[in-house]
Amino acid sequence: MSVEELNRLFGIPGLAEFEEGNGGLTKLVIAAEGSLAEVYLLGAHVTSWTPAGGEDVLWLSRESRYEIGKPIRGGIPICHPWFGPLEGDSSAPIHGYVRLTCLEVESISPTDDGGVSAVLWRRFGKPPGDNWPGDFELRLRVTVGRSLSVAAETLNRGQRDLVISEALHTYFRVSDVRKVRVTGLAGAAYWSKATGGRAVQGPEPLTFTAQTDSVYRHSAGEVVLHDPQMLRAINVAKRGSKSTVVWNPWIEKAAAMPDFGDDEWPEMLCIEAANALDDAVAVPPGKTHVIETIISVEPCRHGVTV
Ligand code: TA6
Repeated sequence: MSVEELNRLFGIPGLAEFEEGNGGLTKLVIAAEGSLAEVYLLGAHVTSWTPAGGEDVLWLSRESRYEIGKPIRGGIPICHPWFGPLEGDSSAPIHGYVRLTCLEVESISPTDDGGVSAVLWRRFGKPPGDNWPGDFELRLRVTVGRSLSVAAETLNRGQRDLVISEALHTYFRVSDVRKVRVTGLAGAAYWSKATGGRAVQGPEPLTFTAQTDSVYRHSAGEVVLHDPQMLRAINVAKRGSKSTVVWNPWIEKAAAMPDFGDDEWPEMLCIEAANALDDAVAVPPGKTHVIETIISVEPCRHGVTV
């Protein structure tokens, strides 16, 4: 559907309008409550959110590709219907196929508190792989206002349980990953994909001195990213998520990724609402499951660190 057709059917002048984005891909631009956000139809991918009076909260690589069939590097990739590699099928795309596919617009509407809510959706029938999950509908509800919410609702259209793993793989923009702190994961058991080790997070805030790729189990609570240099703390709340993933590729891994600038790794940190590994979710036939990340920003007093 053309940008013109989408604006005629769904656009709200001054609040939510479609336009051509990078790579000729269609994006939705939302301006609500002083907040500005961009959502590509490819993967229902939020690529930018700038709260009123603030700076962009999301990080995007300058080397990102914008092509159907390839993931955008940065913003909030929707990893679904599996997280990471697909067990038993090395040909399957890492982090599933939703982020590689264009979704359709179902609705765009103002919210009661002056924001805007957009719903993108698609029915994913039984794909070719034997191990791939079954027949489901996925709805992404993006709500932009004083905070940003992204909710992924899976409706099982098949005849048996649909087992999925998933992540709202948010890339946050930071001043310097070596100078930020993360709180809210104390006491959570985690597996480090970077070192292969397993441990329980201590009471101290997380700090970053090397490649970090940790999957925290039983972590349903709010996580806070403290960035004194940017004078802000980013609150990452969530719903329907038992795992939290924290990732920074650091020097070598960043250099090995063609869609990630070699010198970009200090500018970002991923904090992901997920259901990964043993936290995979079984959705019964005809039922739905929702995972949501709710992001808000608070100014933090100059120089106050955790
Ligand atoms: O969420 C962390 C992670 O699983 C890392 O292991 C790394 O692979 C990252 O996702 C990015 O994956 P991608 O397929 O987008 O390059």
